Amino acid sequence: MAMERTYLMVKPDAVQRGLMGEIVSRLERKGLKPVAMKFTTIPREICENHYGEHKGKPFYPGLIDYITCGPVLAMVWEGDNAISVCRQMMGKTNPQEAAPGTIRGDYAVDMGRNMIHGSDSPESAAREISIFFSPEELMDYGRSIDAWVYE
Ligand code: D4T
Repeated sequence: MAMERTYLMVKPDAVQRGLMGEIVSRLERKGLKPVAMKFTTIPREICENHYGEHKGKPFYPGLIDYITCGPVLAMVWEGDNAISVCRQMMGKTNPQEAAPGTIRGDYAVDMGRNMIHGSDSPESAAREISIFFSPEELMDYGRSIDAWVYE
C-alpha cells in the first residue's frame, strides 16, 4: 500500500453554496481519513505562494481574487494513493469536462468556480500541507474501521 496525505481545499464558491458537508461526506464515505481541517480566509500572499506556478497566466489575477474572496475549508486527507484517488473524485479542472459522479462533474459548470482544489503530486502535497498547517495540527490516530476499508 502507498499511504499518502493530500491537501484538499473546499473553495469559496462551494462554501457559499452550502456544499462543504457534501464534499466532506463524499471523502468520508470513500473511506479516506481526515487528518486536519481549518475554516479560514486565505491571505493574498499565501494564496500567491500556493498558486505560484500560475503567476503571469491570464487567469491568475481572477484566480487569486476568487480564492481569497471568502472562507475556504482547508483540509488534509490520508489514504492509499490518496492524491490520485482524490483527483479522480474531483474530476477534471474544467467542470464542463468533468465526468458525472465527480464533485466538479456533479456540482459545477465554470472553470473559475470549480469548487475544490487537490494536490496533484506527492511534492505539491508536501508543499501545500506545509503552507496551510503546522506539524502539530496534523492528527495521528488510528481508526478501527480501517480494517474494513483495507484488506
Ligand atoms: P486547482 O489547483 O484549483 O485544484 O485546480 P487544478 O489543479 O485542477 O488545475 P490547475 O492547477 O491547472 O489550475 C488552477 C486553477 O486555475 C483555474 N484555471 C485554470 C482557470 O481559471 N483557467 C485556466 O485556463 C486554467 C488552466 C482553475 C483552477
